[in-house]
Amino acid sequence: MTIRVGVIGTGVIGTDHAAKLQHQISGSTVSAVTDIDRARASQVAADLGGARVFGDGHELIASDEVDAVLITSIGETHAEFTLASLAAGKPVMCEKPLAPTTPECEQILDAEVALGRRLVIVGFMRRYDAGYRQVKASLDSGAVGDALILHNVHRDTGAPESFTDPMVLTDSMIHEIDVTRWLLGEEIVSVQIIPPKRTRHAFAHLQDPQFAAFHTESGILSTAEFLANGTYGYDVRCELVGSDGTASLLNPTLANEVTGGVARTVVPADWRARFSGAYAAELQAWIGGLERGEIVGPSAWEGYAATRVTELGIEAIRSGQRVVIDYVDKPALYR
Ligand code: NAD
Ligand code: ISE
Repeated sequence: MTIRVGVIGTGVIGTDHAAKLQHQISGSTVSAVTDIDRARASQVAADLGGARVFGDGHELIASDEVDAVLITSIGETHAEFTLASLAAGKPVMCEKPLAPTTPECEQILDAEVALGRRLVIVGFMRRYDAGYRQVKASLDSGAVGDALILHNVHRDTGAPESFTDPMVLTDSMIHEIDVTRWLLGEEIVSVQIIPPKRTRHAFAHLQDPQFAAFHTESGILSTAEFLANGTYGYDVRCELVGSDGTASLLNPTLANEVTGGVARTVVPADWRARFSGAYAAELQAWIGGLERGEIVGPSAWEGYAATRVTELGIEAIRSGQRVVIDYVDKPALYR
């Protein structure tokens, strides 16, 4: 059985995911695409070898030619298309964030609970990265003892001028928030934002770098340093400090160059190169699950919980205070 996927939003990651679904993932084909930039959607459809181009996301979701929906449009559109997919009874993978605000996420939780079965997964792909999985395995096996501190670093090579302080949380640090929750297996209960000195490459309107401190239920401290205009190469790090040892990501190298008596390590240029394997693994897990009639991937609850932390993180930027985080009750569907 081949799962026919419809892709809403053919920007950078939509194009990347669509190519993987069409050429690399076993069991899927891309049958439909749409984007408010119709020319871009048509180009992607042609590159894929003839996917159908729809006028908007709702027409695509309703189509008989679409078995499952992939939402890779901008964050503000995610709730609308996720809710429409649930109303149509179709499985949907929504890129992060599930939605930028918790009222929207709660609407999605309510709709899925009313349906009585899970259909939504969220694109938290770091859970599929081999390095992060190894760090988690070190913790789960007991090798490093009790988790005490998680240090996270996330340096982008450049952001568009439209990037804002709230987006540092909703678009970028949301990965560290999800890693913290997933790796440690605990909810985050507080957030504090401690802005460092700005880089000379920062936009006038953006606090760059930004720094956050999260505490989990049992008191583990998770820190996140984020740099939007890093300029020197994509750099993601994670070190778990335990009572009996540490476990860290090794920054994957693309090549090791030796010239003139000097060895140079070539690092990934951006997230596409760094997490290519993780994107493929998350898409394969999703499609493989659908083939078996299962929904495999981070749930709408995981999407809600991460957005709750980003929302109160934005409040913490404004107040400069440590903000305590509360959540709605977790529905039985997600326990
Ligand atoms: P992008 O700007 O390159 O692409 C977004 C696309 O959505 C654009 O082509 C835009 O025209 C389209 N769009 C906007 N409104 C639409 C609508 N109503 N209907 C259909 N299309 C619409 O952005 P991107 O970098 O590809 O990011 C897209 C989403 O994926 C964001 O939510 C982002 O946070 C997420 N993302 C996730 C990762 C990851 O590592 N998991 C990486 C990059 C982006
Ligand atoms: C982007 O949207 C992503 O999700 C990338 O993984 C992240 O590194 C980047 O900061 C975001 O803007």
